[in-house]
Amino acid sequence: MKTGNLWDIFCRVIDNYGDIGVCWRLAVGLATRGERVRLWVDDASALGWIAPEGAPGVEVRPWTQPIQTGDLTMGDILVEAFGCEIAPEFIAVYAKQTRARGQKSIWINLEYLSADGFADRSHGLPSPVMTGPGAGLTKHFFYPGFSAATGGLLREPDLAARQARFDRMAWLQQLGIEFQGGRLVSLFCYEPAALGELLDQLANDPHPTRLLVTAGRAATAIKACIEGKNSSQPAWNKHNTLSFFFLPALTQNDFDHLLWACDLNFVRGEDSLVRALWANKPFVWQIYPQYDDAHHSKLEAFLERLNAPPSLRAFHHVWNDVNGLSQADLPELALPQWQQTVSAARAQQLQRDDLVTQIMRFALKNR
Ligand code: TRH
Repeated sequence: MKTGNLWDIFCRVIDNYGDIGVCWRLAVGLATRGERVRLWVDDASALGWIAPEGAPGVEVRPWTQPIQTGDLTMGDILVEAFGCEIAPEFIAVYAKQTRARGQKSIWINLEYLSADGFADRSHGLPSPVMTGPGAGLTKHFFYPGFSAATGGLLREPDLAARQARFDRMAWLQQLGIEFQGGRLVSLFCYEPAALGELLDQLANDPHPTRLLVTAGRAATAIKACIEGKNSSQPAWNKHNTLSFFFLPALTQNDFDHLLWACDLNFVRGEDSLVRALWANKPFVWQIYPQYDDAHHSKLEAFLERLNAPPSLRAFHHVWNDVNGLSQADLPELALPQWQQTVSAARAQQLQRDDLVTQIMRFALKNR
């Protein structure tokens, strides 16, 4: 297959930022390797702060209803992110044009990241399309993941170099974050029931903590929590051992900087989990909750892959409200031990090919 292929990536934003965050990283990753990308998205608003300057080689197109195919020349590879169901009118034109060019279609179904065994078993499987405008074509499942049997994790080739150049104090200063030593902790979460317990723990710790709170749901949750505490137990943080900084919405690059700057990171969803691993700092993950608690087994699978010690597992169980554990059971932070765990897991993952390398190879193989 020639290089400089044109990829059409389809993304539907359900809620939060994970879907568009991952699709953007994939698009940029492909473009930096010489591919061309059209990213079709139904709501591009988050890109306004995730990547305000865009990226060379990536064209963001609105996913309208119906989609404007007009005199569009179809690309070489279709990516359907997270089962978003590519517009049928687009598939019809793609099927027609690839046939006319005597080309084989490449239609990749990019799935959510999971450490579960089903990702190993399902990665790469074909799924013949039986009905609709794509009948006769074959989709292939592509599972990101942590094992050698999966499609790997998103990781830019220049990540290590960027990390080595990072100047923590200059970055904090640039964001106007006052910092006189002590512990820096970032918070990117949904609404964990144990949030109040965490604040108590940090406020009662002899070491001062500065909590850097991300914009959106985490900030709303923290503000409500502080307000509640101030009225029910006014002395809860009387020495101001715990202080807060409310961050603006950061670019994806600055989100990395945040994780690199902190001594402990609370992350959520899937993309920030991977970034936390690359940051090589202790982290606590809030998994995206599913209505039937299916996320609990996914969390266990991840903790297993991480080879997490009992203290880290216990903290995750309370933070994710697993098995109805009481918030009062929030264990103590054990940062030196968690650091060893993260460093070992990161070193292991660095041995594997990154997701963009793998998806390009995958496309070539299925040509
Ligand atoms: O926002 P999320 O909770 O995304 C979720 C999950 O991915 C979930 O699985 C999915 O089903 C749901 O969305 C629809 O967390 P995640 O995955 O970490 O994505 C956040 C993205 O936002 C990530 O790319 C980092 C980026 N980000 C910034 O660029 N700047 C910021 O200031 C913040 C807080 C995040």
